[in-house]
Amino acid sequence: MSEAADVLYANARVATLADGYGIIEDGAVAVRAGRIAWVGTRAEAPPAVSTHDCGGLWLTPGLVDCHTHVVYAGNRSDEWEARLNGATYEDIARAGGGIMSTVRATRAASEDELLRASLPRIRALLAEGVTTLEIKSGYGLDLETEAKMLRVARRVGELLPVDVCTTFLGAHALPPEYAGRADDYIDMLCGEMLPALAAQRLVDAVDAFCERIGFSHDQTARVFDVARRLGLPVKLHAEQLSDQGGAALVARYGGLSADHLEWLSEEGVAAMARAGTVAVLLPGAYYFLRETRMPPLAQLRAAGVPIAVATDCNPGTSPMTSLLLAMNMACTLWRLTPLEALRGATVHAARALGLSDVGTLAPGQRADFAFWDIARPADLAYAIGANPCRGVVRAGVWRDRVS
Ligand code: DI6
Ligand code: FE
Repeated sequence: MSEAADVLYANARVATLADGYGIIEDGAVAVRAGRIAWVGTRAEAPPAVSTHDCGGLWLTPGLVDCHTHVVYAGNRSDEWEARLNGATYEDIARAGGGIMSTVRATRAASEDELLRASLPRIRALLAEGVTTLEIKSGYGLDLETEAKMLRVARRVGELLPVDVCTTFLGAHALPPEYAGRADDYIDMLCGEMLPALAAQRLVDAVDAFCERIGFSHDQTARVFDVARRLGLPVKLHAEQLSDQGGAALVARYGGLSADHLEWLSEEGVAAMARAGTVAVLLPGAYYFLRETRMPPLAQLRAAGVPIAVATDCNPGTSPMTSLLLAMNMACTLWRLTPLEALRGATVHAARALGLSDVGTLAPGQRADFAFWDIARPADLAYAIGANPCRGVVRAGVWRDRVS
């Protein structure tokens, strides 16, 4: 290193996650101009303008939540309570509930109200060391409201110390105005909505819900064709409730990720491995829906598919604002190892967003890291309901725990 670093974070126990946990006892990280300049043992540390004593805390890459629907208005605990009192999902849907109740509330909210409703959830994620966050649209289902959701997502990244990646999920559900005319809705989405939102630079990636109760394989392919023409990467809610061949479809488009995957087939696994598509596992939805079919972990491992873990934070199937809890659930419910869970919320989650400069601690990476009061890295997935995060450095700037 030719010039002195800006800050040396010293006296830390470092898990770089560059290879396995990548543990460096008595470690230090040097930061210059918002990037990591150097990582190693304190004894070999380069000169720095100032030194921050980490007091022996553990230091990991900032966490990456790569699948959320965290921007929405309203609340669906009433439906959840009704279901626990015996109502069926169909009763609720017939009464205008389910996704449509969130669509109505999100359409009715002003942009400021939508932001205000979403911030507490996002603050909760950030308080646990999240420094990169994906946010999907998909509760607007018309141009105006999808744009409003994506603008709110962009504003979150300006207001809070977090990098936000936006995802357009217009093909999430069929809006009531298009009842019985799903192909017409997809025509409008492909011809008007997605091109307009892309022109406003509101879209970093494109997603769809490929499912019997969502959109078909062919309708999803039409959305992906437009994304490709616009130069936008794709990802997919695939094989959550049934096998629709969605993972192979998104892999064919060189997709960043296929998400959920409880019903993933062997052909799907092979297609993902060939394309380098990340498997994003969402144990919160599996838990909340009391699902029993597990994603095919052994096959994913054997094929070398990178595995990520995310919250899927949404009001219907995963009202969860804790990525650490998602990691715990992935281990307890599906037998991920604590190392897989941590790599799933850092390195592999970054890859699922197409980001190569976050998710590990290495020279040249963004200086995004979190400090933890833990005995060893496995504690991040082990503890339930604890928050051992003691602070975050994001883009080289220290912040205390967000609360
Ligand atoms: N899969 C899900 O589990 C959520 N969306 C999706 O595509 C459900 C979203 C909701 O119920 O609000
Ligand atoms: Fe989702």
